[in-house]
Amino acid sequence: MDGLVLRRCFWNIISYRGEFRIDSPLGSMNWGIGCIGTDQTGEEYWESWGINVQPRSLFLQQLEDRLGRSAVVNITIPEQQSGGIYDLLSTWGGQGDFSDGGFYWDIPNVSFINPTSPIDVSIWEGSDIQVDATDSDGTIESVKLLINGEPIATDNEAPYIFTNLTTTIQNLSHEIHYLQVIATDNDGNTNFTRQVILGGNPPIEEEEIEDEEHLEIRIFPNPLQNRTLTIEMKEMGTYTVRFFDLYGQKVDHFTFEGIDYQFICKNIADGIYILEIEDKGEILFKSKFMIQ
Ligand SMILES: [Ca+2]
Ligand SMILES: [Ca+2]
Repeated sequence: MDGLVLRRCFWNIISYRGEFRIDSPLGSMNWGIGCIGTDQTGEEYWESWGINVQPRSLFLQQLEDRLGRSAVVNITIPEQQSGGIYDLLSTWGGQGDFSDGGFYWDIPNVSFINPTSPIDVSIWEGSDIQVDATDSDGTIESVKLLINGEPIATDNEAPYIFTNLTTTIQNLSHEIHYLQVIATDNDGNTNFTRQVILGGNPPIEEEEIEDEEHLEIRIFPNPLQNRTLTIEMKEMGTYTVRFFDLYGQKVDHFTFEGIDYQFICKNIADGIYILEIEDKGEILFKSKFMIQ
């Protein structure tokens, strides 16, 4: 080390596995104090091997000795001063923002006042979107509204109300969309909630005319009340029918041959689904479908 004076102090270090080695180069001395490990090696100065010592942080103690207590308070959170920081770090586990762990700064609460259930555009008459956002240890800085991840509007003052969105929502395509709100507090912590929007066509009117050839693929009645679903295809064939829930999870499926088919939906809970009809890998039909 060519005359470099190395004096390193390893203070309250824990090694959970392997060798804990600190060497001292010629003419110098390194220190290992309050260190814990499985295999203690090296020719340095050891003290209190296997037992942590006080103060917990030599750095903070030196800072306090030189500049006073306020210098420590300025750069630490209370848990660093009390020693509770290890529990916080272990709760946090490196996932997300440290402050979002809920152990020092609270994240905001955010929920929809309206709508409180999925919006089904085909029966929704439109209304303002209303959001409740609070922060137990601070203030709400902003509430942002997004549709499918795209920011639509922001409200920075309670009450959080988003108007004039009825047309935008009613014009959403025949798919599942997400209405999302993100609340941000004065510490920059965020929280979000979301609501499903079922976009698209109004339910197809029930018709009882029976033909051997159909002009279009139909499923009816929709919503389904008696659990007997009729499917009409345009032509004879072998078709696979699948039901997906709003999270894209397949909940049921069956295959039929012919031009039409009646299916008893006995294994599916009441709710809103996407019904998909496939023939040889091609999706011929996809529609929102409700069981009541
Ligand atoms: Ca907060
Ligand atoms: Ca407002």
